[in-house]
Amino acid sequence: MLRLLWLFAVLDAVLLLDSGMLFPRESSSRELKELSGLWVFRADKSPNRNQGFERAWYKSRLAETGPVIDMPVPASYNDITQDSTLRDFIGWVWYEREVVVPTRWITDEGTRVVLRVGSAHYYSVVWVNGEKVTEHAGGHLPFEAEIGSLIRKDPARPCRITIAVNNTLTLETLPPGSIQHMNDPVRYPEGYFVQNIYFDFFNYAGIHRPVLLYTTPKVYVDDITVVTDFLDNTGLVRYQVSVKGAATATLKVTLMDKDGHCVASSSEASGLLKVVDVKLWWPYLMHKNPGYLYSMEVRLMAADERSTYEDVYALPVGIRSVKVTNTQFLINNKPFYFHGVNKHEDSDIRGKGLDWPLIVKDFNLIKWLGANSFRTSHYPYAEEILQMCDRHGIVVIDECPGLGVRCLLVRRDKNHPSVVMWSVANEPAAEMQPAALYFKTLITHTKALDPTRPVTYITDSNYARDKGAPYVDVVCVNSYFSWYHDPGHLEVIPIQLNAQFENWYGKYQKPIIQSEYGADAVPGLHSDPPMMFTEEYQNAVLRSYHDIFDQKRKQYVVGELIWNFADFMTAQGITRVVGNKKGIFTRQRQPKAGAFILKERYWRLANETGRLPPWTKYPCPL
Ligand code: GCB
Repeated sequence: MLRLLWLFAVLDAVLLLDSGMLFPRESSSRELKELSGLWVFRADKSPNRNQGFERAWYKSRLAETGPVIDMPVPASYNDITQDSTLRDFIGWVWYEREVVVPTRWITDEGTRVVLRVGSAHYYSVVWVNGEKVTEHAGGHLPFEAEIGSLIRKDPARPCRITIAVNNTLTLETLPPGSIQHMNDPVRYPEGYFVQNIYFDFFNYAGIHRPVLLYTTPKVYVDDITVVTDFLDNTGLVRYQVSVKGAATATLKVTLMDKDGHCVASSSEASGLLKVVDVKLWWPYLMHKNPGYLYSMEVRLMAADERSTYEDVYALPVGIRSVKVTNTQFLINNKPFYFHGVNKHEDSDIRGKGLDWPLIVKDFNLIKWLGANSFRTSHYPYAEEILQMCDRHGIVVIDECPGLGVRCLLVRRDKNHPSVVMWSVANEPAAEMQPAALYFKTLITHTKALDPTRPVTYITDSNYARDKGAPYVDVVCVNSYFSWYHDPGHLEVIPIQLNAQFENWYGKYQKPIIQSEYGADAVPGLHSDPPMMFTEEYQNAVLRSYHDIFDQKRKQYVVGELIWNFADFMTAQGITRVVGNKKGIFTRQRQPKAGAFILKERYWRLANETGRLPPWTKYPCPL
């Protein structure tokens, strides 16, 4: 009973999050039109970067107001051409695409037509046929606008979508940056300025995730929230459906198993579904059938004086629980050990653009490695990636770059079973009292938004500086011993890493995840005895860390995430050799020597910690 009351209480909290951010899905009542492909493009290189607005480039075809080039969407624009001024461009760029919309969408007044941008970095303004429909700040989350009435104004003409995107980062943006004007005429040309950034990845920009048009009926399912748990072998799915467009509607909620058999149903907008003989959602390598997903079909019927409306939306649902004790991270009441990676959305040519071949390759590599988890360092990743995690049982620590984005992130990702913890920031300057208060607020608010998941933020190894740690559920620590500290001195790792863990645990008595560790290795660079930047040095760092992890994971260390899965691009600088080389895979996803060390370890850990019955132990793949 208590468990049920808790489930109801937390659902109410999750619902406080404003309405609807359902991922667009096709159904018998919803159509999609993907606008991926070639768009028309121009960077506004005028001195004040404002010519596009001054001359209203959105009012006519972009090609009529100046030269244009082809630009693929989704992709960052930076690495698409040979022009270094576009790679390093700061300011507004303009995208345009004309679309022919099906007549049915226009003639049927009972249909909503929605334009959705999966993400565009950083600030976007969107026009349809020259009229502004929305603007959005933030590079990693979706935004949308209803455009039905606009395209109905002039049904004969194609729908012209113009999106202006500005990548300028300031102290108010997430991630932050600042523009520095270089006013010394002896050293810099007139009007010269640079973008300073305070993070270690390239500030890729452009339309990074798919743009699409989708329809719903005028009365539609706006949002669904599910919170799951289980008691013995009964699954508990507390749900809430919110409807928009009508005061009343009839609902039919059906939970179906993988074979399409109905396992529970209801006709209420909110309620509790009980699933007998539940098949729980388990992480990869923790169970022989990981990532089991039910499908919750919500069918809505409504009518007004003009028409009747039917809307259908199917949400994948994984039934699992997450809890944290002083020493353990529990999934479905079983201890879970994170043996995983940190990633970036980053690759050659595409930059941060969503790319299916890359996504599938990365999942294959994650599985080959025997990794069971990753952290979305340092921003929310594409929803398509989280859906893959749900299906493959890859556990996610979902990270947002700070305060404002947090609500939206929780709203977007609340229903993913793979997301087991929120990380509200990476390495914040938490040593000062105001910062401590800020982090207390940040963490307690996140818990209020979603009491079903633990909350953390990522700190560095200097525990004495940290004032926010009392409020987190799990301590996540980054450290780079024998790299940034005592460079070249591999022998200090055991003593320093041991002290790191003992200090943090001694002070807070909370489970600890080593959320980053590693060393740069330029692929193909060798030296024995090991020297920094060689593959041998990266191996030696990994091995030393692993020895201590093996001692502490028997006590309170609940995970280890290598920095990084793959090499990635950064700003140019004297410590970066064409990007950050701490990947265990190259940027082209080929293994360095360190990948094989990790692979052997992760498969061993999977067999030791994955709770598999002995007869299903996994051999480490070749
Ligand atoms: C960190 C940061 C990460 C950097 C990494 C490094 O602590 O969280 O963004 O890339 O160190 O390699 O310096």
